Amino acid sequence: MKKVITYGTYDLLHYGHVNLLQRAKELGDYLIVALSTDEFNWNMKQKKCYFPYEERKRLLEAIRYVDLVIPENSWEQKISDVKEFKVDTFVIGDDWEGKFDFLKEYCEVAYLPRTPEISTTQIKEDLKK
Ligand code: C2G
Repeated sequence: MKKVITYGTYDLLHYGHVNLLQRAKELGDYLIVALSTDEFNWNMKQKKCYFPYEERKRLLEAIRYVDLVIPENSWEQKISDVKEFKVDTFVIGDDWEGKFDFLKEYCEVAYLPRTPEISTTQIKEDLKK
């Protein structure tokens, strides 16, 4: 079984996220999403989530491409996650291009093109109009 892992906040889930998850799943048979916890988002990414972790987790678990959701609590957990879950491929959007090349020692690393026209920030701004 070829395992794929990806990481993210996935708050205000939108089709750009689903596009990423669909392509990530196409790279293997089993997709793990390490979902940023509320604390990690706030402390490390200065992101205040609209939906709390448990709701974001439930949304992701309802997506057909996702097989397992685990918490992302720190920047440093990726290597241990790859080892613990015997991951073959790490995937993330190309807004992170190059940032996780250190994982190449442990697994394949793929940066996939983002869906350019949509972002949570854009959604929030449009809703204010
Ligand atoms: N994404 C995308 N297209 C968009 C928006 C997001 O392909 N229009 C992708 C991102 O590149 C990322 C995933 O969807 O791979 C989740 O996006 P975010 O929730 O914004 O993730 P981020 O906050 O970048 O967290 O340790 C890594 C971080 O946790 C990544």
